Amino acid sequence: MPHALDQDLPRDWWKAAVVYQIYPRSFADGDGDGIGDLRGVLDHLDHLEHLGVDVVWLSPVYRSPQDDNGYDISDYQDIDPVFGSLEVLDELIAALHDRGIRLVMDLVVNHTSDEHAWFADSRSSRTSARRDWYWWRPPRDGHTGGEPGAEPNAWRSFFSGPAWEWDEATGEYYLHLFSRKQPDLNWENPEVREAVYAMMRWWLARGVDGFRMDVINLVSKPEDLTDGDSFHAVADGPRMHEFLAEMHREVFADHPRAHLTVGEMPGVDVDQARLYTDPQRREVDMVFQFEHVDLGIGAGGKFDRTPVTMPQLRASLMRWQTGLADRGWNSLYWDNHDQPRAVSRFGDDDPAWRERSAKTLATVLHTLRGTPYVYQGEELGMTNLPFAELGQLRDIESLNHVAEQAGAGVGFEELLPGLREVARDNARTPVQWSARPGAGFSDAEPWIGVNPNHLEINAEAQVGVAGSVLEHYRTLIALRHDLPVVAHGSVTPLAMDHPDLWAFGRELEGEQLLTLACFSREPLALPGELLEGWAEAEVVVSTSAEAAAGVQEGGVLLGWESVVLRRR
Ligand code: TEU
Repeated sequence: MPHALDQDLPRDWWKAAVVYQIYPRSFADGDGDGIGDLRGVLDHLDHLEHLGVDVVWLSPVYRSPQDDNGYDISDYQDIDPVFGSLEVLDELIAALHDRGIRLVMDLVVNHTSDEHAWFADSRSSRTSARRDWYWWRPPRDGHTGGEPGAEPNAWRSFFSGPAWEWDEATGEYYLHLFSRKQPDLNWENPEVREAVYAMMRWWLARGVDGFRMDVINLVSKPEDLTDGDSFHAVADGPRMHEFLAEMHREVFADHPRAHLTVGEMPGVDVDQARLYTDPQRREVDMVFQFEHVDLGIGAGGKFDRTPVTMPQLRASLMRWQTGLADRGWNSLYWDNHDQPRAVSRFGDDDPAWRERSAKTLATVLHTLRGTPYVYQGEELGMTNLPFAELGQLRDIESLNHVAEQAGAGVGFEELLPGLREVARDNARTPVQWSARPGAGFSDAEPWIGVNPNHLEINAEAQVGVAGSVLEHYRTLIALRHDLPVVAHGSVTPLAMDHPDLWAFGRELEGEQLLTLACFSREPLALPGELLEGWAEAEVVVSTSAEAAAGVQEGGVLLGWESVVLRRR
């Protein structure tokens, strides 16, 4: 793998790269206020280098009222004091580059904060020069503004309630697909697009290496604001490809340095993703799709859960593998700051099985075709926190859900199972660096509770320890750098009818890999035909020596173990 900062990198260098996501608020507290910050990131670069990651995706650190923990931006070109300053960010960019690691910033341009100067101008009057930078509409005909049912259409916010907020001063509603403090920008207005592109160019000139683009497939709204389910009415709107191609031309096309563009696209399907990530179309390099993490959403919405089987999960990811095999590129992820912890959701976080299942999840994800993302703490096998009280939750999505349900007579205790399973707060407990009080995250009272299991699950207990989750991730990341078949090989799904075995082949120029993963506590007998011709193969990855022996000597895969074989 060429060094991440080598100037003569191929345009698609990111195909052999691994991205580490930092949600700074929960990563490490460098100034003793109980909130993670940029200094805390700088203090832990050895951890990233030890892992071997190529890129850091940094969740927002811009000026923000923190209504949605920074995804509500009030100044795109300054750093919020809670996280540090532009000078500290410059120091981080340089320090990462010195270690051969690139920095991708989170670009949140579907909406701003309602405290952004642009919105303050827009809301100041109906004749403001920036009125049309946002979506303003009068009350529905025959209704009085501010009264229930007077909203311009029936769209709902992702964070509960209507997607429209009444502004008494100017007698109109403004659109917010997320919180009322996150008004949607009007991308139909070329002034808005140009302001966004100028800001992006400013960041590239500052040394940033690309962007993860927050809900970018929501920026093209149907001009008539079609009624119905807001999400599906908005996602992948009529001008999406036009806007992304324009952004590429205006920001990236002539940029001398290689960069990375990732489009977060809730609801995108394989066919749309093939277009968005087709390199010939110059739109984005890859997308974050939601099909596998949206499995299990019941009729009542995200917190109404239905069980998800491994075959369902496998079918979803392998559909994306085959769908983008010949055109486009996959992002590969199990969790992030919006999703519960992978080992609790897709693995088995019982203490007897947690490590093995965390390593096996990693084996599958990191030997598939695509760019893998490691979410902070995933490399340690961090788990969900068994929330018990409302006071432990911090996320606006969770809190608004509880409030909305309370209004419908549904109490917290009834909501607790769904919150424990998928509340975003699960991913936002502090990274567990050590067994010390505060888990080495902060010496102050942290903004959100530390998981008590940091006594057993922490970085200090795993660095350099053979067989640890951390060292397994390190082995897999190195494999992607060392064996071109991992990044560039074809994928052949295998045993797709097996209830507990996730198996697939990889091939590139005669070199072959076979990934075998058991998603059950019970050992499984590998189908004989699967191992034909693999008797002399080399074991390149294994979750344990017993797992390797089991496969090679007895054709048995032990509970929650995984093995990767290699042959030419
Ligand atoms: O998330 C977009 C998004 O779709 C998520 O809100 C997701 O649907 C939800 O969290 C699942 O429960 C992006 C950011 O990643 C998220 O943190 C922000 O809250 C959101 O956009 C608004 O900026």
